[in-house]
Amino acid sequence: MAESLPEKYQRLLKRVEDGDLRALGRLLTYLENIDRESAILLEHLARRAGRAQVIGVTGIPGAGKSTLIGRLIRELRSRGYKVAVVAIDPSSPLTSGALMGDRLRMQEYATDPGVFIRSISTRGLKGGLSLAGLALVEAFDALGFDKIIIETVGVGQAEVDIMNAAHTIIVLTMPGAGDDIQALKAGVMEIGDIYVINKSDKPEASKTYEYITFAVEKGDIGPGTGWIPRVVKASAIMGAGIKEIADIIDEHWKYLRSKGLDKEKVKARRRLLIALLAENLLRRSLEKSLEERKDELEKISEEAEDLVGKALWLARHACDTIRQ
Ligand SMILES: Nc1nc2c(ncn2[C@@H]2O[C@H](COP(=O)(O)OP(=O)(O)O)[C@@H](O)[C@H]2O)c(=O)[nH]1
Ligand SMILES: [Mg+2]
Repeated sequence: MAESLPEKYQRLLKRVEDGDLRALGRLLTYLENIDRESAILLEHLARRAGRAQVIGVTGIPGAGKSTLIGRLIRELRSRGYKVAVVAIDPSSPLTSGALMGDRLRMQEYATDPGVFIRSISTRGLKGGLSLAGLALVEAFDALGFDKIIIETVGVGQAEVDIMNAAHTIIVLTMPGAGDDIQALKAGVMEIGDIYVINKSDKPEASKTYEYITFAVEKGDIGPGTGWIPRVVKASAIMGAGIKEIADIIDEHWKYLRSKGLDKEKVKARRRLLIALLAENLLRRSLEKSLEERKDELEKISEEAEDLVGKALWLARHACDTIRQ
């Protein structure tokens, strides 16, 4: 039994569909801080989603992810695709530069409704990073973006969760950084569909290229879906290798679709979305109950007796709140 979409969201959605980018920004903010009400908006959007290719770009900080994505946006755009980017920043002061970079790049596309870039960070998200990231993917997909690129360093549970929603994983490495298989064992680095040796304008690039190619041939790294990972030399800064990467992105998408693996991925991402949403709604109800019952809890919390009974009583109250 689907709930109907509250009128304020209907109005907002109409503006988004008319190409109002500020309205789109507002809609995404509702989803990032998801609650009981905006979850209905998410459901509404998710029902229209399931067509986009989600592309995860991962690699250590400084590998050149943002620079490469900037180039890829232009290339994919020239092929007629609408492109959205979700950049996940691990909330460190070091990454504020990257955030600023995103804003600058955004200006380049400020008037192009076919490109939208959104940064989210661990800080200040009521619903948590995984849920926010997955909600953004559903939203961009529903709104007709063909390619959704996720930028993340790919370590930590939330980032791995979000990368697991990607159809195509691009692992970015640079000369000197990937000459040790251990370097590729962090997070999602070992399950790449495409390995890019970025900064190939540097002399040591061939060695890294050979190293990664060898690891792929031996089967040490790769997605394990029957797709043999591709290894590409690129220089994001010079714009070299970008067309080849875009070609492989298209090729991988065709491959996934021919095997029905694109739909499998959407199913898996929805399963995770539902679980995270349930957890989130329950936690919110619990917080509400705690607040409402603050006085009672104050009185009883000194006694350690029947802790479990009291916790269950609170949990039951939270469940009742959710049902309302
Ligand atoms: N030499 C060289 N430098 C690059 C290349 N791509 C990116 N960089 C530089 O590497 C630094 C980190 O790039 P950035 O895209 O922010 O990396 P991210 O942290 O992975 O997003 C910046 O100073 C870029 O200008 C490249 O192909 N060659
Ligand atoms: Mg970056």
